[in-house]
Amino acid sequence: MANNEQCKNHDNEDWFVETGVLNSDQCRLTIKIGRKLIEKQSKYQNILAFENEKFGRCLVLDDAIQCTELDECSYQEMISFLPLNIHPNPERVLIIGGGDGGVAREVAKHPLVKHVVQCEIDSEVVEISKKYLPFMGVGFENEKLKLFFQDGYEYVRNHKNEFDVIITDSSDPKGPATTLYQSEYYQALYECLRHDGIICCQAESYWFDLEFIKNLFHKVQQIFPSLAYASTAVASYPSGQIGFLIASKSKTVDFKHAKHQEKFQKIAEKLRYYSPEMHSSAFILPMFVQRQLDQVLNNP
Ligand code: SPM
Repeated sequence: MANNEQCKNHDNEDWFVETGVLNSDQCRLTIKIGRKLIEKQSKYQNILAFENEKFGRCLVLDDAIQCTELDECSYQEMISFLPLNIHPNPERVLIIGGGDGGVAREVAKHPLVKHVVQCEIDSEVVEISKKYLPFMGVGFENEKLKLFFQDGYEYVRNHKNEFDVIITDSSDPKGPATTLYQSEYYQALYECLRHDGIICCQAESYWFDLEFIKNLFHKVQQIFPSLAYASTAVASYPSGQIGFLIASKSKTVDFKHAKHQEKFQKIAEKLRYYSPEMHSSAFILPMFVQRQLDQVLNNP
């Protein structure tokens, strides 16, 4: 055993074992470490990058897989284009977290986006991504982007009425990301948004974390008049599924139908996962999930 999340099998091969999730008694994911690229402890977290034959290059923060070359598109494209194609005119976008660069890469592609500000707490994740994960690190090269190394909550608290869309691309609610799941943070997001602004936040898996998601819905509906959960499939996450909490300042928002289709068509061939059809289908949830979320929404 090298440490908690790395172990050897009977053939003496190194394997990564995910333990850094919310319900680590149930959730497990194992990926063979073909070649370790780097492992280091930053001021905020443990950062590991390695290669696997099937998944390609992988990024792990504090024992939890963040992204792999194989399937990162399903997360980065959906967390970006769902809110950007719900908002009527998403010119100014704020990304909180997202240190690998994948969300910045996607957001900057959108034809209506003019300015992107990103606030990431850990500069070492950015440096590692640029060096070892250039398919995502390339996101930091876009001239629409201004990058700050700062605590996301602090940034949001100090900026009022500035953004059309705010994306919170955080790791799980442990360690440096904990504050990004608290009521005070959602209140600050509300105030940081312009008229009709929209937030889209990493919101865990309905298979393992439904109580957590219900609790999040309960908090956010005290602040935003409209909210929904959208789902995507990520093969390298322990349940293979993750979702996003999307909330709008507008009372009459149509979450399910993608706007801007004509302009968006120009970038469609650069995408691997998102389409207007995937957009609509993300809001169709299994009955047991929909019932439970409706129950929260109907009892504010
Ligand atoms: N830019 C991609 C970063 C990914 N951020 C989300 C990572 C979530 C990892 N854990 C998923 C397990 C669900 N409990």
